[in-house]
Amino acid sequence: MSDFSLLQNAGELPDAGNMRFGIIVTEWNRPITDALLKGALDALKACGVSESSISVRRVPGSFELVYGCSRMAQHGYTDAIIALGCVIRGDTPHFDYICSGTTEGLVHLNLEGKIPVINGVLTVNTEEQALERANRMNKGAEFAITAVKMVAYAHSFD
Ligand code: DLZ
Repeated sequence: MSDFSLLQNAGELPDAGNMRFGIIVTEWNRPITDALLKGALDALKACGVSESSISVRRVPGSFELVYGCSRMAQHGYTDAIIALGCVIRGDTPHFDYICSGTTEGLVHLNLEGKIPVINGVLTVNTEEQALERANRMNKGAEFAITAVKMVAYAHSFD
């Protein structure tokens, strides 16, 4: 097992060998979302998830994550979905609209209760902040571990 001791949520990890995950990742801010994706994939594999049980799909921007997750949830193949994106504050109010629209959409999907949808969208002021979170803080792994724990939680009601 890899060392996740620096992460906020590592704790005791359930065996994820029988779990299937979807990851939807944005093309916007790709250097950052690629790093998040790598962290998430490495963490899922370290938790025992096989490559064939992980489905990765791309959408243009964070705003499209909601539709991307919704379609994947309908498909029924995965036990949880991890939405990976990065919104960087600019000079216009667009940042606030994208952040609130995306967050509300992901909340809505979780309230539907079909499967857990993990909010892996970084909302930052600068690209430096984003790179710090995606690389040194390994937020992608943190999001993946959250997904593993939520699937175990969901299965506890089966
Ligand atoms: C338009 C836009 C802007 C300005 N900034 C970002 C961003 O920082 N991160 C991101 O993921 N997407 C951004 N987008 C694109 C929107 O998410 C979306 O793709 C468009 O508004 C079209 O729906």
